[in-house]
Amino acid sequence: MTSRKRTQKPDTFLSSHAESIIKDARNELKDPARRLLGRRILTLGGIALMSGCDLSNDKSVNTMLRRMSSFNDNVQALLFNPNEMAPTYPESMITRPFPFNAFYGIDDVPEVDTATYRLQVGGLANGKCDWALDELRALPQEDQITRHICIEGWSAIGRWGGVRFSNFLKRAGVDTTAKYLSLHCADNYWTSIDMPTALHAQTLLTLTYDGEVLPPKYGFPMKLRIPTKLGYKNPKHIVAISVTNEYPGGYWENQGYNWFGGS
Ligand SMILES: Nc1nc2c(c(=O)[nH]1)N[C@H]1C(S)=C(S)[C@@H](COP(=O)(O)O)O[C@H]1N2
Ligand SMILES: [Mo]
Repeated sequence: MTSRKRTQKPDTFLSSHAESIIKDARNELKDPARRLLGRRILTLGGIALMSGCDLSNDKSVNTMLRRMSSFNDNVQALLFNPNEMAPTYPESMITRPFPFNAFYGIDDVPEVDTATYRLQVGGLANGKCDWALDELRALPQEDQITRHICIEGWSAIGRWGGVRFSNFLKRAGVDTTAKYLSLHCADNYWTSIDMPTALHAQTLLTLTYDGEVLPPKYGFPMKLRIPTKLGYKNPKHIVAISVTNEYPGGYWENQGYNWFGGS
């Protein structure tokens, strides 16, 4: 059996790449791992066995990730720990070129005008509610190299830079006891997240990709990067944020993708 062979040769097979995949898969695997198989599943061989995928190449890794991403919201919400950190990666592991994905083709990517752009904050908030791009660029910036996992069956590592979302929310006077934030985009896409996810230390209002101004295809003027969530929870071209206690749903969520969508 191939998986047993692998666990006998951890030093040759568990390259840093494989290890990083295990870390990501561990987030996705918590529920079945705990409920069905205990912690022994958290080895490359165990993941390969459980998902029925041979993890020897990118294609099978992606198939595995897709199979691991369909847990129900209640279980995921129970397991979510707002202090847990998503894995980060060295620059050498960045996926080039980084994939583009949206509910439409690349020719229909929206063009947002820098000069007139304003990010609006509404609902349960009492601070600055109208932000120009220069004002966002003037806030303290940080960088992350993390893995983006799309439910459609691919994952890729990228580098994003921008404002820590919790810092932005503080300045916008957001009521952090509210339940949800809904995020509305220039292409009419929208998604929503819970407050602990919004305040997570790795949730970043990104303005750059790989050191350059975020290009239109990756979400100019901004993409909310949430490395603890699946791709569809990472909205691009955000124009308005609304803070609310009413469940806001989302573009894919309303079509059956689970709302929690992450670790
Ligand atoms: N505004 C907007 N944001 C979006 C989407 C979209 O269609 N519109 N697609 C989501 C999905 S499913 C994925 S996988 C990622 C893709 O981001 P990328 O193009 O930077 O790889 O964007 C997410 N955010
Ligand atoms: Mo996605």
